[in-house]
Amino acid sequence: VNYSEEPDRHPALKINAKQPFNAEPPRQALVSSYVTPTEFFYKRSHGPIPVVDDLQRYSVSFNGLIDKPKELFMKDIMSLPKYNVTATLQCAGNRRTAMSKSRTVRGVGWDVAALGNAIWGGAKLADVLELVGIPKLTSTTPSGGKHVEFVSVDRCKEENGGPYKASIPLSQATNPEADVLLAYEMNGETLNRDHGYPLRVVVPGVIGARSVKWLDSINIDSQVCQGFFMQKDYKMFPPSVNWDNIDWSTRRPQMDFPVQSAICSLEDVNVGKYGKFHLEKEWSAFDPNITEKNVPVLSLACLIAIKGYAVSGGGRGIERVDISSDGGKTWKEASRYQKPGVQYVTDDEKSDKWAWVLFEAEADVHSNTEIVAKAIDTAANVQPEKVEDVWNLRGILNTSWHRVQVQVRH
Ligand code: MTE
Ligand code: MO
Repeated sequence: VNYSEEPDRHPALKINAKQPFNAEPPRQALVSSYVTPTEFFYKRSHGPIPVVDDLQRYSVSFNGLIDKPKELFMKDIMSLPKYNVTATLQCAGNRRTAMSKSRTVRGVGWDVAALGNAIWGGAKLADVLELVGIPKLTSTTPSGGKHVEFVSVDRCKEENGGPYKASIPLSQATNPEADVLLAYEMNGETLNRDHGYPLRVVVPGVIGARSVKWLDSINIDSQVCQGFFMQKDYKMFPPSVNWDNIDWSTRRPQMDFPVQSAICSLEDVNVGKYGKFHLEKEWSAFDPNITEKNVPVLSLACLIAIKGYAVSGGGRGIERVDISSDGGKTWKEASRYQKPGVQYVTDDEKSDKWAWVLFEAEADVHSNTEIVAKAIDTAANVQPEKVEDVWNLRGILNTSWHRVQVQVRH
């Protein structure tokens, strides 16, 4: 396996695995903008980054249950109407490291930044499929339980040296409202090699694993993709299943992402040194003779800025984010700050359908404590309290309440 042609990456990325390359940005960087800069967008690969150098000859072939096999070139795909879809892509393994601390799991470790929010530009898959003779989804054209399989150019060991692949239902692929894209742009620029140049699939609302990069071919099939990542990975097992009793066939491939949130302005453990936090306003007014030097520990108040992200799958927006500064006993609602300057008129416009919301709150901390975030989506789904309740041997979908420790030192 040849890793000599890897692209350059931003030095601030935290590398979780070198070959294949897996990296995420520092927490703070992640929530400093609503649209994640491409260089800070997490990178998840299963093999060397492929080199596609002749765009004239690059094409996507269409096979399987279609009248006759077809081939589309970049110019054909770019001649279709271009859509810009703001969508958060999240790896199912986001927050795996924390799950592993509860009980060991298998897989690349990730902190809380294995996700990003980008503006993806490209053709709608529904338009592309129409071009090769597959009609759009309407109430009169049922898509009959078929599947659309995406096959990549890359090679990975899980597929015994074969390409990465995944599938989605034909009903989703042919539904223009599902916003599934064949994207050739990311954040207004040509897609870069790490993120799938020249063409990738973006399946909004679904775990990142189904958004196949470096697209090579599309197959219409009567069954779900039989590839490794659909059949022997990215399935959610109960905590009782281990590597000795696992039966992969008992579970469905994970598609939609559940509701998720994390605090990004703080690390797992934060030690607040006296003087680094503000004094509580009322308190300093109460006795102006007490200076920062002689304040008793218990009178210290630390106003801590809490910032983070919340996102749900399936096009469900975020209803609210609750913050606790006492380990989950009491809660207050955080406010959103995702699009400064934008005035939302109706509830529907509160967020981009497929995108995260960034939230902020302040916690008034007097002594050692745990700050917790939990999000509620528009279907009123709530994050589970304990990681143990969602623990699974592959360490996917850790959406448990996100907790960070704050220690106040004099
Ligand atoms: N597509 C190909 N061809 N090869 C891959 O290894 N990884 C998948 C998905 N698509 C992968 C792929 C996984 S698990 C995730 S989370 C996303 O791509 C990551 O996309 P990104 O690197 O653009 O963030
Ligand atoms: Mo992933």
